[in-house]
Amino acid sequence: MKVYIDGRLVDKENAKISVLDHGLLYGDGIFEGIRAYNGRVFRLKEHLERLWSSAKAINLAVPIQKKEIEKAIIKTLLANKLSEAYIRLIVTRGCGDLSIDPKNCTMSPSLIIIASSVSLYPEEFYINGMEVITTCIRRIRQDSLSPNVKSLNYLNNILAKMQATKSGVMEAIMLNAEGYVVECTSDNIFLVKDDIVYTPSASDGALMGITRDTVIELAKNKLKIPVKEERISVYDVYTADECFLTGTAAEVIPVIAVDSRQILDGKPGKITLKLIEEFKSLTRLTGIPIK
Ligand code: PXG
Repeated sequence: MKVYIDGRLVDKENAKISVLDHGLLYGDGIFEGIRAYNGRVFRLKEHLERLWSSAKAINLAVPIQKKEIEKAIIKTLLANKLSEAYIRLIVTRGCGDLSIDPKNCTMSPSLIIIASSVSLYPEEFYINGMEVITTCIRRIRQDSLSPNVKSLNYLNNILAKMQATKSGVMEAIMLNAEGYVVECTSDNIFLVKDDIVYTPSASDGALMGITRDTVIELAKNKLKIPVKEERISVYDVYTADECFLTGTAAEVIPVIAVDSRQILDGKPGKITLKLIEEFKSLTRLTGIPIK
C-alpha cells in the first residue's frame, strides 16, 4: 500500500509523522472519509468543502489548494490500483512542543491520504439488516464543539462504539444533552413512519453527512417521498416502520432492531431497500473520474 504524505507517495511502513505533531498529541487536526466507486470519486467537491469548513472552524490552514488535493487523491488511487476505495484525508496541526497552544506549531500542517478497499459492515447486514443499541455516551454539545468539525478527536464516539461492541452489536445511537436522537458513532440515522422519511436536524446536533444529503435528495427527487428534518426521540425510533443508517463508509444500511426491540417485523423496510438500490446506481455513475 502506498500512502501520500506531504507531496510524496511512500510505502505504508514508511508513512510516518513526528511524535510532536499536535494531531497525535492532542487530536488537533481534521479528516474526511471519501469513497470511490467504479473509477469515480463520489461527491469529492462536497467532501473538500466540508474539509475546508472544518479547517476554517479550527483556524487551520490546509497546506495545499483544493485542485491539488483532487490531483493527490487521484494519484494515490492510481498508485494503489484502486477503482473502488475508501479514502481517508487527514490534515494535522503540524509539529509543535508539549503545550496545547498551536502557536508553537512552527512546521506546516501535514496532509495525509490513505486509500484502501474497506467494507465497514458484513455484507449480510445490507441484506438482512443490523441491530443497534442506544448508548449512554452523549454526543458532545454543539455549543462546545460543532459536530460538523470532523476533528481527529473522536473519543466520545469511540467510547460509544466500544459500548456497542461490548453489547454484541456494531453501532450505537447517540443522544444529545437533551436526550434526543442525534446520529450514530459514525453514521447518520433515518426513520420511516407512515411513508414519510425523518432524520434529526442540524439544530439537534447531527453532522451534515454527505451520504445523508444524498439520501435526502434521492428520497425527495427519485422516490417522491417527503423528508422531514425533525426532533426524534428514542420512542420514535422504537415505534418506526423502518430505520436505516447512512455514512460514507457504511453507505445505506437497514436497522432491524434497537435495544432488543424489533423495528416493525424485524426486516429491512421497503423504502430503505429502494433507497439502497438508488444509492448504488447513483454512486456507480457520478463523481470525478480517476483517469
Ligand atoms: N456522523 C458522524 C459522527 C460521522 O463521523 C457520519 C455521520 C456520516 O457522514 P458522511 O459524510 O460520511 O455521510 C460520520 C462519518 C468510518 C468513519 O470509518 C466515518 C466517519 C468518521 C469516522 C470513521 O466509518 N464519519
